[in-house]
Amino acid sequence: MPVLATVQHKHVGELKVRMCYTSFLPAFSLILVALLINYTASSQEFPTASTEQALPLHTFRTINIDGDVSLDEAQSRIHWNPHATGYSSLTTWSVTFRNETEIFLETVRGEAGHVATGAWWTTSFGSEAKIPLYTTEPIELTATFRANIAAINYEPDKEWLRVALACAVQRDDQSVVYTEMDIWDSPNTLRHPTGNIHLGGNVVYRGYDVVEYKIDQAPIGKWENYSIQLTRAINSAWSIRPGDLLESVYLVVETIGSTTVTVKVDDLWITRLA
Ligand SMILES: [Ca+2]
Repeated sequence: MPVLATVQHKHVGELKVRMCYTSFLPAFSLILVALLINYTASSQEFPTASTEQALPLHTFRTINIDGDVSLDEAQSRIHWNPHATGYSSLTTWSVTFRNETEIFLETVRGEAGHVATGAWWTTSFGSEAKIPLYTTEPIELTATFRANIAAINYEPDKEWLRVALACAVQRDDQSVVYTEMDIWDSPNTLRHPTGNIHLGGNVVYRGYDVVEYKIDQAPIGKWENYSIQLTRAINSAWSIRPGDLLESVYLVVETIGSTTVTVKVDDLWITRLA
């Protein structure tokens, strides 16, 4: 027990020195000094040793597959689950996978919808299961990715155009809520009355199942890197509660009106601190 021995020698040595200078003190003071020195030595040495032994090993674990689009086009299409919702055949959209994911969208006036691609528990999460967000141990999920908004055009009016990283959480009543982190918004999007951007806040929109935060207004034609604390964003939007399950994390382009958009994405990795 080398540490303990050092503590004891230090204790005796300090006590002798203190006794030389404090010989005039009443006996009860000497006892007090001895107790204090003993307490100091104990509190300095013992917790140090036990803290080193008790430190938990934090490791980051990646929970999704093919975030770097390194698989072939057909495999990446399975893992990235590209799809569109809301558009008619008048709208053109595509998502391609050639070492990076590229979303193309050309919409017409009067149409509203979105194109999404990313990680779903069905094909992209390594566990092939939804991720519990409320556990006895603290859970921290981070999404990192890089994106390049190569082109983005819209007809200014009552347009609604945004590019975001979004995630879906299933609650214990089977309802699904969405938390979105916008990296680009058209001007009308930022004027939504449920948001607080005009007050200097970071909420773009707050609807019945969506909370949307502003995290960037990305430059056009330039790769930008992002790192998002997913669990913190979800908790801020919805207050994580027992039964909450993460079911997807994806890039989305949402539109109302006439738009043309090209967005490239790569290195979408979702990591879990456990
Ligand atoms: Ca890549």
